[in-house]
Amino acid sequence: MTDFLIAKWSIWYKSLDVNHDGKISIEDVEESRNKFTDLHKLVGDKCSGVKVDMEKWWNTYIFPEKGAEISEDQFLELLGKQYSDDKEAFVKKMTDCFNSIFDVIDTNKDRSIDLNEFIYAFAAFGHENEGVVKKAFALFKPTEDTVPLRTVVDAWISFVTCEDGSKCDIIKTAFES
Ligand SMILES: [Ca+2]
Ligand SMILES: [Ca+2]
Repeated sequence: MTDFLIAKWSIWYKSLDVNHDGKISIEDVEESRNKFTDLHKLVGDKCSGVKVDMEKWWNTYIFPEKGAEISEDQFLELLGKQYSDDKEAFVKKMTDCFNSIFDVIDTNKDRSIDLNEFIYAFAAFGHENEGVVKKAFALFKPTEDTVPLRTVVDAWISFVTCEDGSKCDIIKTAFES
């Protein structure tokens, strides 16, 4: 795998460290799902359903085992191993990973991501500079402040699986802007 891909995984790791304490742990899960449900003003069953779905996502795709803290080195090593062992299976896993988190992020279930959903999702993951997030959203060339869900999901899949540094990477660009 290329340095380009590893650099992107490192950006991904940092983006998941919601409370910015240098490690990914259960605290990041708590903070992200609380922020997300607060911002969307979710209550009752809808709120608890989203919280369950979000925790399940972290446990399935991010933690090596349920709720187990993971350092950046461990995270990069784990992804590197999965990628080297079976690239096809890795792409499949990452496809499932982003399909499932964006099913949650698309709160109104219209299969597109509007500016508010985008801003709330980034805020929930600890990225609260709205100016920067709006600029990132513009990279998707939205129509009436809306981008098809597929476009956003595909950009994330490419971000974590594409090792070709000659290709423009929207998510990488967004995090570096
Ligand atoms: Ca953290
Ligand atoms: Ca939506």
